[in-house]
This record gives sequence, structure tokens and C-alpha cells, in this order.
Amino acid sequence: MQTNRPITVILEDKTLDRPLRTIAEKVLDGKRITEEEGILLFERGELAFVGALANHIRETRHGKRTYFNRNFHIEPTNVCLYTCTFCSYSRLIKKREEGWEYSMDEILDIVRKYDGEPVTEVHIVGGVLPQYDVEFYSELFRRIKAHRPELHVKALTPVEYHYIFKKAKISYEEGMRLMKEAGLDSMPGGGAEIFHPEIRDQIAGGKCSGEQWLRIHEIWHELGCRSNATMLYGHIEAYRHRIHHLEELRKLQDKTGGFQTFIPLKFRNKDNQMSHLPESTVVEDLRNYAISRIYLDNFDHIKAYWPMIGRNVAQLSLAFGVDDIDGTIDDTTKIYSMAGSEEQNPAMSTRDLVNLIRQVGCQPIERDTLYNVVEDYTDHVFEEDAEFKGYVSLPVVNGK
Ligand code: V47
Ligand code: SF4
Repeated sequence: MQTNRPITVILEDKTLDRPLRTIAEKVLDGKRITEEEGILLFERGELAFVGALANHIRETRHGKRTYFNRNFHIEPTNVCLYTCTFCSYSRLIKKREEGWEYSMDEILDIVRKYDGEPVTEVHIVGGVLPQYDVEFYSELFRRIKAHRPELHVKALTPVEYHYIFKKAKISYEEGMRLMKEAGLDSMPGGGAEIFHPEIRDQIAGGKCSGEQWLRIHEIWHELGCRSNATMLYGHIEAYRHRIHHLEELRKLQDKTGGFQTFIPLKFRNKDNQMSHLPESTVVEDLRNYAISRIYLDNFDHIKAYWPMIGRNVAQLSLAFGVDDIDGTIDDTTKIYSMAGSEEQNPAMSTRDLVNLIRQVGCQPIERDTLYNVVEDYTDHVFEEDAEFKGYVSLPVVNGK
């Protein structure tokens, strides 16, 4: 792994100014930074500085352990009646025939495709359309569970839940209880975008508000369940909006403790209404991971979603606070390739993912959705590699 300087070395630097020194001392003492300090880090914290602080937290919590899971994604539809300006799905509402709208059986066929595969999770998320309602999703979850009870169903976001509960005229509380009874195991982090209305109203007007997003997660946590959180950054927001977003998440996490992972999502500019905006630089992406790690002192994990940022930046991110690089997904994930992700075909085998993590000196740990260890791959030898090694070492074994 790329090595950051230890914080103690940073603190020896006499030229370090007072506010940044205070932040470094707080991190060393395991103390929380304030909103003003968070903004200061975004405005003035150089990559090497925030990286050192974030890596200290990462290594204190997880050492070199780096998590991934084996999952697959299903997007029931790529048509959406909302018109988020960053999303390539929204353009299809006027030309529905160009998109897809899977039926219940088609979705279940995708689930069955993975029969016998060692996946632990199905991640279901897509556009919002009226036919995908409370009845549809309840039945879908029930049928997935009937088919494969141990498969963890991580599905939908408050954007869908807000819409379907409103349509069914039921409260969030009742709706989330129904989803749990039907088989929903956890909620992914999507739909969060930027909570602050100054930005949300411009990029994601019409769908659930920041408060509603947070409230649905709160209710879900109160039912004893877990979820993730994201932030879509690098478009029209200012640093204060990012800190406001992180602060709202930190406050809710203090209350419920139900979030597992925070996933910063870099805005990609292909095929959407904000294509004129430049994308953030890799330096900014790494700074964003690092500052998120520093700010969210009550989150266990920070995840880099590798199909979005690419394999190389995912490797780098492991030295900037990230301890999880999501999963061995396959090419059914289309929302990102449409939006201009680094990986047009985001497929990686377990061996590839393990090697990617090992190449930077980290320890690959396969986890399930709830971070139970499925397998520690630190010293694992894959069959393909064992054959290769055997071939190379033969002459030595035979003494020739
Ligand atoms: O909410 C849409 C984002 C999210 C673009 O919980 C875009 O484990 C960048 O939340 N550029 C959905 N991002 C994906 C998501 C997610 C992904 C991986 C793992 C987990 C998890 C959750 O994708 C949306 C939106 O914020 N998105 N368009 C775009 N142009
Ligand atoms: Fe629809 Fe989600 Fe895209 Fe917004 S981000 S248009 S809600 S699919």
C-alpha cells in the first residue's frame, strides 16, 4: 500500500498552521472534528495531510484488512419518472421502448441464473415506475426468499419507498414493516445525492427530500435493521453542502447506529443533463474519501465502488481511508456504464479482486452484507496460481 506519513511525523512539522494542527491532534486522540473543521479540511487540507489522518483511522480500526463481497445486481427497469439531472435513466421516460421493464418472472430468472454460485447478496435498485409498487416488491422479496432463503436481499432506496408508500397511502413505519416481513434484509445507500435543499432541488427535484431519506433510514434502523449511505459529489455542490450531508449522517448514526458503510459516489458526466460539467480529479476523489473517513467517526466502513472509479483509483483509495471495495459484480449493472463509469463491463472474479487488494499490501477479506467474515484470503492460494507455482518449483523439488 502507498505509505502515508504517520500523524506524529505530521505534527513535528513546525510550519503546520494552528487549525490544521488541532485537527491532526484530535484525530490522533480519537476525537470528533466540527463542521467548521470539516469545511477547512476540504478548503485547505492537502492530499498528503488528509491522507495521513484518514489512513491512521483506517489502520487503527481495520489494520490492512480490506473487505469485499460476492453479490449481483438487478435493475428492474432503467426508465424513471423522476428527472434527476445527473442520471441517464431519466431521459428514457419519453422513449420507454428504448429501455427495459422486467416482469416479476424476468427478475426471478436473473436470480435463478445465480443458483449454485457462491454469492451472498442480491442488490436490487433501478428506476421508479407505477407498476413497481408495494404489492410487486413484497411479492418479489417473498419469492426470492422462498427460492433461496439465505440470499441477502439488499433492495431499493427511500426514493422508491417514499413513492410506493405514498401511492399505497400507508405510513413509512407501516411500509417498512411490510417490506421486512416480505424478506427485505437491508437497504443500500442510494438516493441520498446531496441532502441540502439548495442543491437537491436543482439536481433531484420531485423525489424524496433529504429529511425523508433520513427518516426512512431511521425507521428501518429502529426495526433493528442495517443500511448504507452514499453522497453524490463533484457536480454543482460546494464544500459546505458536502459537510452538511456528512453531518446529517453522523447525527442519525449517533441516534441509531444502523449505518454500516458510507459510499462516496463521484459524479460521472456521460449521457445526462449535467454533461457540460467537468468531473472531479483523482486528487479530489481521494481527498473526499479521506475527509469522509475523518468526519464520520461513528461509521465502521468507507467503501469505494470500484466500477465507478476504476481499479487503479480503488487501489489508491485503500491508503486514503477506504477499507471496502464492494463486490464481484457482473455486467448486469448498467446505470454506471450509462453514466460514464471507468469500467464499461464491471465484472471481476474473486481471484482478480483478491489480487487487486493484495497488490497494494492489503489483506483481502470476503464478507457478507453484515460484515461477517466469509473467508480470509490473506494467505489463500487459488488453484490456477497453485498449478503455476507447482510448475515453476518442480525443478527445485527434483533437485535438477
Ligand atoms: O442514488 C446516478 C448514483 C446511486 C450517477 O449501498 C450516479 O452498497 C455518479 O447507491 N454519476 C445508486 N453516480 C447506486 C448506489 C450504490 C452503489 C453501490 C453500492 C451501494 C451500496 C449503493 O447512483 C444513485 C445516484 O446517487 N448515480 N447517476 C452519475 N451520473
Ligand atoms: Fe430516477 Fe434514481 Fe435516476 Fe433519479 S437517480 S432519475 S430517481 S433512477
